Amino acid sequence: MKITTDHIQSSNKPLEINHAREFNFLAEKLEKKGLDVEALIQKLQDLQIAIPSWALGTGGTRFGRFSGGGEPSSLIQKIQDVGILHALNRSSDSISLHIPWDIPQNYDAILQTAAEGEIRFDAVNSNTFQDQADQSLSFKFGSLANNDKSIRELAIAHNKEVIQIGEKLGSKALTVWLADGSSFPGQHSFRKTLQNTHESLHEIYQELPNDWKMLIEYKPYEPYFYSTVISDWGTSFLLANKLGEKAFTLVDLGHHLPNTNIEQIVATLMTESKLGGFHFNDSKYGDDDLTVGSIKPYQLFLIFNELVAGFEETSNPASAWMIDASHNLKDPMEDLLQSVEAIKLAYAQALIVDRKSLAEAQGSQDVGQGQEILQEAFRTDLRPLVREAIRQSGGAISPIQSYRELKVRESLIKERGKESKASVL
Ligand code: PSV
Ligand code: MN
Repeated sequence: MKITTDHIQSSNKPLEINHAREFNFLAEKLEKKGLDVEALIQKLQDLQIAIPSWALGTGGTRFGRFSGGGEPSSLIQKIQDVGILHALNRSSDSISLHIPWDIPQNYDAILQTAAEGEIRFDAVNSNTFQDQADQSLSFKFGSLANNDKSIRELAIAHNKEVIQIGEKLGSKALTVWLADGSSFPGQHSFRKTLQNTHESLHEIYQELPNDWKMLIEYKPYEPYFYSTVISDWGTSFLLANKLGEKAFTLVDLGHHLPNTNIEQIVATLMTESKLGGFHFNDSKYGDDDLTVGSIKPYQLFLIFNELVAGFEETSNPASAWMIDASHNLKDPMEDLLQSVEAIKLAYAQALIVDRKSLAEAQGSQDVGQGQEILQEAFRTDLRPLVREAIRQSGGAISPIQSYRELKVRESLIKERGKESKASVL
């Protein structure tokens, strides 16, 4: 299925009058506050969020998986699905591949499909948290951190291969999420595994093209339950600093213990210009991979508040934005549309924060006023602004409504079959 301009126009038609009324009302309000609405729209249009190749099918838990049908069973189909999302919201212009879950076979066909959907290739992700079918040595007790040199070499070679694949696709970053850790005290030496990890990453870093970044993700627990080698932002930051200027920390929102102040981590990393990327999702208990903004929208806003301020006031380079969620109840495509909308909304709220007054309130220790300023932005309903930004980019006023009206899932089931399952999930 391909979404055409006609599809978008016809599904926008019944919404146009009401949307215009809501947008004009909001635009007047924002302008009265001295905000430049056109500039806000431009910024919102510029924010593009990558879709991971593994989020297009129904996810599962360790207890089961309930597939919804019409899932993309090949990389080409996954790229086509991202093309559908991008046609609807004009905000997801790239796909992030996990290797070897999605090893490109026919590069010409893949690049052509991507070009047809106006899709680029975002960061490529290596995977040393599983053994592949024909693998000579096992990663069961670790990969880049393993005490066995030959196992480390295998993991290093895999990461180098991922870079080579990414180069053929036009990717500009390698994301390393290292699952290595231990499940029991005494299982391994903390110092040794950290040193091994640094040495392994250093070897991979040597292979990184000059215009690439290495994004180092951290996570406190899971799949191991006692310790993880790169467990927190501090360890990731330490490694990124040691490796060099092309290495950065990547923040995945679900990779924090409950109630961690993620916005403060963001601010700290940006102060040191070491924030390289984001994996968006939401969580109640752990790495729940829920729809962005579905549980803690105020936290999401506070994070964006730091991001906006950080990009204005520090020399932190542009970051890679990606959704890293899993959907076992909702249609994955609808879930992704909801996540992108939540991200844009939080960004819009952060953009309208009165930063001058906030700095004044902070300078005069006016605690109450600081809170007022942030909550004024958070409580302003900016949905019409986000919708207008998407509409002006040629997208749907309500991407989800259009997705449903255009019967996208039904068409995909017709094309691919009820039993079609996303590869590797
Ligand atoms: C690990 O939980 C993670 O967040 C990493 O980014 C992986 O690449 C991704 O999820 C998929 O397992
Ligand atoms: Mn992640």
